Amino acid sequence: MPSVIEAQPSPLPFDASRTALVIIDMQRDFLEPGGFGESLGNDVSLLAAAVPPCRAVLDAARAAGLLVVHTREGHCPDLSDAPPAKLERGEPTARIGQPGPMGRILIRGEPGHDIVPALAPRPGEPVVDKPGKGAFYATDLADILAARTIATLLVCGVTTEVCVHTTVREANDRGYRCVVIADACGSYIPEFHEAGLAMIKAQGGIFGWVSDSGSVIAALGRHG
Ligand code: C5J
Repeated sequence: MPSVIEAQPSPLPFDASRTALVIIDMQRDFLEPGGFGESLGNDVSLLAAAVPPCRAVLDAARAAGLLVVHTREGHCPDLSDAPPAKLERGEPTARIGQPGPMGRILIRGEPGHDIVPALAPRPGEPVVDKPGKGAFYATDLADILAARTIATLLVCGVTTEVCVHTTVREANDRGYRCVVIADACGSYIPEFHEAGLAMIKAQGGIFGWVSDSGSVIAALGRHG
């Protein structure tokens, strides 16, 4: 039975059986010192505030029986899936593939590539490894969602204006209704977080809807 999520620019009816929670890149490489985020000169502590709301939404989504999808940005150890234009950025000693305190930076299988323990995937929850910013590019996310006839995505994670935004734009073009959970997203640049959210819901929701963890959890509790 459809329920309604309080959101901007308008409330959004959704069918829980056709809704997925997509948690973007809540990895040690972005959230902890010594990883990719810090290598680019960012204050990674700014992302910590997104973890408890993410966890609360994750618990509610699991309890409601939603499909939960986790994504991780990262590259093969031989860097064959990393374009030179991406590899060339940042300080030469702290680029993708270089050794760091959490292993090679942004490389699959290294400790820094792991999702933070508070949001660890459960067995059976798809984990989508992506080489790009968007979760649809060069992944099987579209097939995973199609297999469950998913129509609505609840999206959270980091960073708001980079991988969350790119994924929402990709999903919007593919016909999904996307609800971005504002307090469960984070950015190293607070004004970009705000601007990113504003862009999504502007112009009648040109990329989707913006809500918050409390409203999403309430809606998931009401469904049925
Ligand atoms: C970035 C991401 N910011 N997950 N990646 O490079 O947003």
